[in-house]
Amino acid sequence: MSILVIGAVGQIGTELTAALREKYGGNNVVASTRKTAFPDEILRGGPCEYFDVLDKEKMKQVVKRHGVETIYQLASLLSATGEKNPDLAFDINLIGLKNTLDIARECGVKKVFWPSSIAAFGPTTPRENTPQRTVLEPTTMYGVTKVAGELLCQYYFLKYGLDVRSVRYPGLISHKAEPGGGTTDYAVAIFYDAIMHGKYTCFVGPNTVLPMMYMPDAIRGTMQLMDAPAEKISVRTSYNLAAISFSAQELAEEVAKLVPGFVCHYQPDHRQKIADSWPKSIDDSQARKDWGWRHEYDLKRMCKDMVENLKKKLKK
Ligand code: AKB
Repeated sequence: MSILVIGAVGQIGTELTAALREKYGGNNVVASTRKTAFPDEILRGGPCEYFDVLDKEKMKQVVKRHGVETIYQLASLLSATGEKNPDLAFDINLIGLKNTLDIARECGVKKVFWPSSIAAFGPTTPRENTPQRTVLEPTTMYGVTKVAGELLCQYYFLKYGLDVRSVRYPGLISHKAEPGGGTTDYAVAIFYDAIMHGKYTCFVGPNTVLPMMYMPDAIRGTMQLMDAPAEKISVRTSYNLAAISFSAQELAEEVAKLVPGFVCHYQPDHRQKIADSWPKSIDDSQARKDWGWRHEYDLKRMCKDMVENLKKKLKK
């Protein structure tokens, strides 16, 4: 069995690659990235490849050479970076996905995972307890690629029988790889600045509430979805996936309990508008019913774990 993780150096990829190698053995999990250097841990842990998701031929060679049966296609530009470069976001997020799905079909790959996001929703979506099936009218290019990508995943399943699975991740919080260019990045940056400087200037207002999830839950949920029997998967676009929702101020208050003297200031910038277009909380009952999803970390437990681990990492 061979697994390919595309985007293995990103926020999700770094931890997912490690978890998959732990479960299936290092040599069975190929890590790939476009140009960022692999961290030592990934480089030493198993096979590594460099290719761009827009280079279909190179990707195909890698899939064939390693006899890949499962692909996790995580290469993506996030919401804020996507607004700076919408053309590149379209290409990487959508053409990259289409290339992956085509290669999967052509090379007999059995399963594909692709991440969608709460960014698939928009200002016209109900914001509280957002249903699985609802209005999808996002106003960012990132969101546009997520909606189109979800439909593409479903299309390849219906038309070609390709077993593509997906979740709509909320904002992800981790002490390992940092996020790059997302609207929910403040929920990670606050921990670094609290520990290093005792203060943080948050780029969304104190009352901004968004759905979030601690990375160990996200990794466990992703692997659980991919392990579920195909007949349990009733959603072939992308599953709503939720854990915790909190305001920026609630997060700051929790951090202050763990980092005495910490103060948070608020200076909303262009990302506020993106945050305001997304739901506050998500109804993920379909994922819970179909394949047994449940989160383990609440706000308090997540903050404690983040602060403990970051203090070690930052030697504080
Ligand atoms: C972002 O903020 O762009 C991402 C996401 C919610 O998909 N973290």
